[in-house]
Amino acid sequence: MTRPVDAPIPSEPKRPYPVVTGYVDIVPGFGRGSSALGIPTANVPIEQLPSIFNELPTGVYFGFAKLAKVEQHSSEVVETQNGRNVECNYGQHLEDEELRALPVVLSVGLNPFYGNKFKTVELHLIHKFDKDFYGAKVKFSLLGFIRPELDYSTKEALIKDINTDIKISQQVLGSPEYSRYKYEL
Ligand code: ADP
Ligand code: RBF
Ligand code: MG
Repeated sequence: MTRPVDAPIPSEPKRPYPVVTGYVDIVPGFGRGSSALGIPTANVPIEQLPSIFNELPTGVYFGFAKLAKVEQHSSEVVETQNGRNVECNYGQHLEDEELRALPVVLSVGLNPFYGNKFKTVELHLIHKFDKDFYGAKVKFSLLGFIRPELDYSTKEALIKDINTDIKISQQVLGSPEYSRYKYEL
């Protein structure tokens, strides 16, 4: 499962990890995660994150994430920057077990495969949800780094690498030295 670009993962989190955020908004991105790759990613505004995110090297990270509903709102359809309509339901359909800490694999980067201009932070929660949860909040930790961001010649190669990232994250986060950090959110 290891690839030449993979960073060695220590037996427990090492400085600067854990990096822990506060609750931040889940906002629409470019709409490619689910539709183009089959791998949805909850995008979060980098401005709401601790300033260390501006300095972190681009790449793939793992940790835990905890979702929260935003109660006082009812669902609304919002138009995104690139003209898509998404249902912003503030997480009202999330079930109790989905509000606990879940394993997460994150992309911090410029997505060279798509040529983004700004650094984006996107979380793929390793859990199958029945519905989207735009407008909900998420608090998360980074516990380690897997690999730098890469450019790919095909979409399939990117998908294959993301699936390997998911497997690595699941394995590491299942170990006692890492899984105890789920209680620190
Ligand atoms: P966008 O470009 O708007 O982020 P995506 O196709 O990446 O579009 O889909 C992201 C949305 O999918 C998230 O905001 C969330 O509401 C939903 N979603 C469903 N399942 C997951 C998951 N396992 N991890 C992250 N987001 C998910
Ligand atoms: N995009 C890239 O261009 N290069 C990458 O190496 C890359 N790695 C990713 C790893 C993970 C675990 C995830 C969730 C996403 C990754 N992406 C990468 C971002 C991907 O292009 C992005 O999620 C989609 O464009 C949807 O926004
Ligand atoms: Mg996304």
